[in-house]
Amino acid sequence: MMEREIIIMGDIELGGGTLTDDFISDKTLAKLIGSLTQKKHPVDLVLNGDTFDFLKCPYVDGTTRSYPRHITKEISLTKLQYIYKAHQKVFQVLKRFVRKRENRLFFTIGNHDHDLFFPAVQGKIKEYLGRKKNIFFRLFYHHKQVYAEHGQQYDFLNKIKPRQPFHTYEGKQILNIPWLSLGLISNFMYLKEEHPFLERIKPIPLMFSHHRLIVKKLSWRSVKYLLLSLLYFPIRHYYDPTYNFPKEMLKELYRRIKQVHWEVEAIVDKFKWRRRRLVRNNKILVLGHVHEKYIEEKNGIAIIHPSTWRDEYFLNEKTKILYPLPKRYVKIEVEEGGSLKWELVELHLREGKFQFEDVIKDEIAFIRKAAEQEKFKLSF
Ligand SMILES: [Mn+2]
Repeated sequence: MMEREIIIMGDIELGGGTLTDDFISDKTLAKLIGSLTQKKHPVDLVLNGDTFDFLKCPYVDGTTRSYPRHITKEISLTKLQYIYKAHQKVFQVLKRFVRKRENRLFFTIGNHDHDLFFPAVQGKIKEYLGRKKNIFFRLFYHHKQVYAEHGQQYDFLNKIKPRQPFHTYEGKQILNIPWLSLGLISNFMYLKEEHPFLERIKPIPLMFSHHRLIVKKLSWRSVKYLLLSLLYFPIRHYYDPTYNFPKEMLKELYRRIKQVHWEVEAIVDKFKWRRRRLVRNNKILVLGHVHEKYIEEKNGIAIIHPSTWRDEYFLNEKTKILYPLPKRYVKIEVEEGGSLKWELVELHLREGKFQFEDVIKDEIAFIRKAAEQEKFKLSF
């Protein structure tokens, strides 16, 4: 007899339905969650971080669209409303899922949905889903010997401060998001709007090697932003906490320069070292954040990265053809005796491949094409 089923998936990145929203697989996701509502046993659905892409969701005030760095509760709620409107199908099926009292829905907080720290945002999601009791917002999920968290805490550039999720600025509570996230929203979103498709192409180094223009644009912006952050912003915006360059970051950068150590190490290695006791005491550990499939099995312990639900493509080096990447989730059966059985389930959505050379000529046209193929309605 099965006591409970646990479904873990991450990096769904539901956005505002705009050009910078990379999630279009509403139909597939809704079908999957819908099937979970039919089960006879209780189900834990763990949306393992970056479920919402608040970072890349614009904020519209009157007629101006922007990506504000001072993120108040009101801004987060407005963005949540766009996300809700753009992805109603997903919300509706989640609503059906939590209607069954023995089912539980967990949102672990990631670096793209830091906005979930606002109690008002949590409350609004509960209101959209029509339930209060079986919806949880956490930094991690832990049940029996199953553990899941998003994983940004093992990536020094995207690490968040769960104990100080907010700043006070001009008498208002604003989000204390990582320096890199602030850089993204205030410096690189215009580039993302100009090149909305490129970020969907993997592997990134291969994409860069075939697109020198974007490398040039990115490098220049990055160097400028780093220098300004170090030398100018902290003085110019002395009283603004979002311009305070974090000392730990400086230390980490210095350490890396000294050791000529530039590769960002796989977060799984850092996780295994820093959380070794946790790893030892559990059987199945699931991380997200890294949009790549990864499975490691040793001594009866499995560490799994199921990868992302965003629309992403694999670029074939020889043929320059882009293949849509499959979506994955971890399915865990908890038997009555407590034994665990896991499986990484893979869903292939569509055949629709694109030519890289065509895509870079008109990225917006291909954003539309991809959405059409998955029958997702864009709102721009
Ligand atoms: Mn992430």
